[in-house]
Amino acid sequence: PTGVDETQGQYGRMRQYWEIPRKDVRLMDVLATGSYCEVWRAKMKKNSDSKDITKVAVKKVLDDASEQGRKFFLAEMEVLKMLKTHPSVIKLIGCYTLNEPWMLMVEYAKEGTLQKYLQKHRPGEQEVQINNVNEQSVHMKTTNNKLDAHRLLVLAAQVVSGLLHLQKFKLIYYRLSASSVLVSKCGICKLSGFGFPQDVTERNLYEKDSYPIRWMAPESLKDRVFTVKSDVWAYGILVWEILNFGMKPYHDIESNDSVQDQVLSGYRLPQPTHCSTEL
Ligand code: ACK
Repeated sequence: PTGVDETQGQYGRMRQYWEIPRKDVRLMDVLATGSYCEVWRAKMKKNSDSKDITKVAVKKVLDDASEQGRKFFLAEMEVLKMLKTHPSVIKLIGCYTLNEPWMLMVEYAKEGTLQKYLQKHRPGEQEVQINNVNEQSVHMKTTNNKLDAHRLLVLAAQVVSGLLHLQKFKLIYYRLSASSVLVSKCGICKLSGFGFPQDVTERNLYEKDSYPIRWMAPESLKDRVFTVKSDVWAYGILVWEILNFGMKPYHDIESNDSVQDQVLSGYRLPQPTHCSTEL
């Protein structure tokens, strides 16, 4: 139970009860398929008696999802229920767990992942020059919806405010990157993807070889230990992704194994040419 949230109509007023009638949700098309669930774009009645419809994203458990996958789905649902509403964290609208397949309804982030958003709004090369963090001396003025220096810093700040919110709940994000952040229609960053139990050993067993190597701090690479501090490291990598308009970190190093070796021997991401030393 997360108390009262007056912003969500019928479903908002009794947040102890998150279940939404299945008939109120219409799945439209698949946005993505993961190992244990699909993400759908969907339409949902704002409440059972009204004709008002809202767009949502639905995470639906696959029929053949493993026990572990189901556990992760429930873990994400519990985390989202617990987190109070925050503008930089994806909002839970409701869930359907009375019958299978289980579903989780969250706010729809029209722009998709931050990585995709950054790539889409990348300005032309001659327009990019972030010389200084002071607003007067930022040299990156763009037109046509392209991202300018001020906007990039705002995106970075929005992610931080989401992370500070998570910290209040003692949550480690663990998988922070530009592709785990979503962007709303109004261009606001929303942290999403909380489908990992906080128990690191269990998570690691499941993850096997799919560690987020390029976002991992040296101590995590060495001992597979994740803390709030390693989240801060990942945040640094994410800021690099923002400043480089969604470029892959260490893009010139082909394999993750080599990235791991190089970071452990002291190699660090280079300062973007258009970015001031201060920043
Ligand atoms: O960049 P995308 O189209 O937007 O591809 C990813 C994909 O699913 C895997 O995360 C999309 N996605 C996930 N959650 C949402 C959401 N709440 N709103 C909109 N798109 C979403 C995401």
